[in-house]
Amino acid sequence: MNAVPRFAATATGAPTPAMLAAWDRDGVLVIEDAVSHADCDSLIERSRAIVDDWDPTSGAAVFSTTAPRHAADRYFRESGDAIRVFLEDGAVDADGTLTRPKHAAVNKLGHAMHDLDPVFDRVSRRPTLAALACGLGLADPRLVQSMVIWKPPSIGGAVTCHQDATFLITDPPSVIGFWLALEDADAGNGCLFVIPGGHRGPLRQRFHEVGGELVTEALDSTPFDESATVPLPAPKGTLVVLHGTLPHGSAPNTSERSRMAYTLHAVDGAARWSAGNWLQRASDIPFHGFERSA
Ligand SMILES: O=C(O)CCC(=O)C(=O)O
Repeated sequence: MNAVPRFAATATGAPTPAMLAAWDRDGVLVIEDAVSHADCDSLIERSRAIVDDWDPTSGAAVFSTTAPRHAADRYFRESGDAIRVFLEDGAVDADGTLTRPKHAAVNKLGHAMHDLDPVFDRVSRRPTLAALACGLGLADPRLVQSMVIWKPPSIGGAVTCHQDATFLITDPPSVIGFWLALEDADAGNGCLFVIPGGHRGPLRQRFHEVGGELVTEALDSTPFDESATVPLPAPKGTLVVLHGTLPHGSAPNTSERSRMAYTLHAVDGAARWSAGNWLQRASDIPFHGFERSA
């Protein structure tokens, strides 16, 4: 098994030469204690408040990577500049009615918390993250997507092995994923897994709009090397940085513990944002950088 090294956060956030070497080699960086427990707790608290305020009868969609149907839902398609609640497949009956309390049913929140919620905005736009993104090569970072992956106890769904560049398309590919453990994540509650070095392989699929429909287009049939998969346990406050073509995912959460994580995806403004991206923004909510004015 190819172990992934762990790094301590640097004072400025800028990556050290050893981090850059690991990034080039593995396509993933694990940075411990990158975010304080207090900031993790403030994101959890805000997330719970968003779900408290959400009326389940006002609309929702199931989000599942194992049995995907969300691509056909307007609720999903129009969430690129909104904060919406998505549900676990196992938490609704055939009529779409919740079969458990709403906090126990959430799959994720998405997809613009970083622009629409002041607490998410503050934690996302921390100078250390800006320095890290810049050091990893994003010349003009644009924060395009944020999600809280809820992974509730017992029914938190698996996230199938994928590459983020499948879903956030620029030419050339530029997306970087920042995944923050808001709670301890381990093999028991469905931590991330990655295929170190797999970012050097081809992009396998493109999920994008064709003729008004969102479709998954096959680009390359090379299978992911599942035998090279390694789990990435991550104590609360750990930041995992994922190259856009790094294969990764997570196992289901069958434990009695929750496993909340916050992910933020950035692309390079110098690369061309594809008009076919599933994620669309109204013209009055443009993508910003780490500085709101950028
Ligand atoms: O948090 C997880 O379980 C997976 C999240 C993920 O793969 C992503 O944000 O791309």
